[in-house]
Amino acid sequence: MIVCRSKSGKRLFVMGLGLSGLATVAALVAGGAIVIAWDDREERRTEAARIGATIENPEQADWKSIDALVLSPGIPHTHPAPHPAAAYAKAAGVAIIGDVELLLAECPDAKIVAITGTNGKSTTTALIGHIFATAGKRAEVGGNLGTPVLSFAPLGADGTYILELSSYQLELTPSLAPDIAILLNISPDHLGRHGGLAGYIAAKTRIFASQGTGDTAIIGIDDRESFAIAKRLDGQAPTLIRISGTDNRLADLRVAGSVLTANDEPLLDLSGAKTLPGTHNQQNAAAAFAAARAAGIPEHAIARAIDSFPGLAHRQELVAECDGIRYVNDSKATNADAAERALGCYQPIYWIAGGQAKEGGIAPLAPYFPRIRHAFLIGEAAGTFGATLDGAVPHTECGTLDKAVTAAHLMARREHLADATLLLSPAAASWDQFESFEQRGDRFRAQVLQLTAGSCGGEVRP
Ligand code: UMA
Repeated sequence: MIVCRSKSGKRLFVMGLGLSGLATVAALVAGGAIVIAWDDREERRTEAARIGATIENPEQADWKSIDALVLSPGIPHTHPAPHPAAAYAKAAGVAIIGDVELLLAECPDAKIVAITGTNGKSTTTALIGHIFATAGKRAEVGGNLGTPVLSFAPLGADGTYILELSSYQLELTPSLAPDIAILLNISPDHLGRHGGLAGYIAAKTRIFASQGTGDTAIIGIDDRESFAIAKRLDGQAPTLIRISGTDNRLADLRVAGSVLTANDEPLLDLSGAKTLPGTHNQQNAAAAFAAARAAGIPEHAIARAIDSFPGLAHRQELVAECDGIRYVNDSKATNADAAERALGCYQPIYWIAGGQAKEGGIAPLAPYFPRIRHAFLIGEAAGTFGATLDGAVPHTECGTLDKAVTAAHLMARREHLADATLLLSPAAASWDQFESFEQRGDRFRAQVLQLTAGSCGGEVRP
């Protein structure tokens, strides 16, 4: 755990006591700060009090006496309207920061690799962490990925923090100046929180704002907004590396076919990286390669680590390969946009979809319908998804995930088609039948392992 020694004797207000908020209270208390905290949920307040915070509603706090407000990243401070704690802090001239800002103050010598982007940042962060671990380099991996940064071990100049940063966190980290910064891509997201696309882009580009000579800026140029940002950064202080998941000749690192290539020199065949399918993952691999190389890791060590990356749970997670059928858990795909990426990677597909539908349903996925051999529909969305598929894709309304997995498994085994994939990529939220997408994916994985254990014997699993 980080101990916030530099805040000894200071008064800090911690608003929002989720994972990162509670880790913040612990790190500040350990460093000798006076911590005032609030969460709308009583059990969170009780937990914060237990670890040493004074509980006070922001409406009643004496804001003039507070040195800084540490805001949970999901709580708004500008758009659509500032949370009362943020409004009081602003009125009293109190700085509003996040937990990453506190980390930077305590461990100023550690190297920082920061990763942002609308999609792929968790995979890229985990992949860079895996490359560092494989190369024997000291590093801590987390941030938006899940591990709160203040629960990291303290690191000095020989260590690296590998941080997935959301647009929310970037806004709350004014001192951020990463040695290596990555922007993977930009598509409209969290627009309500940033007052529109321009605000979202402004938050994302903060990752490069304080970089200087000797630092590295890595930008995916496969979308218009990121391409424009790369153009603006060209010629400025950090070394700029443009990357592409396709054969884009304007990129310094691109993927020709499946081969990661720099200046026509082939570096690495990504077809061996089974856990990184699709052009979006090729771009993630290119970003990770560029970052690891900039951090001084030899190319052959990076290549080996990319090949052995175990992948992230619930994101096109290869659960089993059995009797020529691939079983893929993509439970994180809670909307059509996310499911599109997985559907573009496989053919023929036995597709399990449904849950609580998002606006637009699965109509935008029509170009991928020819890849789908049969759809197995679950949850509230089964009827509407079925209506969209009518006449284009044969489908069965299965009701529950358990029934869908069994039906898809039996059909795939019976038909025995070459290169078949049984894919859970629901294009819908899980909340109608599960607590979370993680629980949905865990259930899928457990059932697949059970089904294939019986029928597949000793066949190799990933
Ligand atoms: N709360 C209030 N009042 C409010 C709003 C919230 O009291 O008006 C309280 C809630 O009751 C809750 C707390 O504030 O107890 C916030 O909990 P949280 O789950 O939002 O925060 P953490 O558990 O600290 O999780 C945060 C990140 N969450 C968000 O940015 C929304 C996690 O990213 C991150 O993994 C974690 O810190 C560790 O660093 C999650 C996320 O959804 C994965 N990120 C967004 C995304 O990826 O799109 C940005």
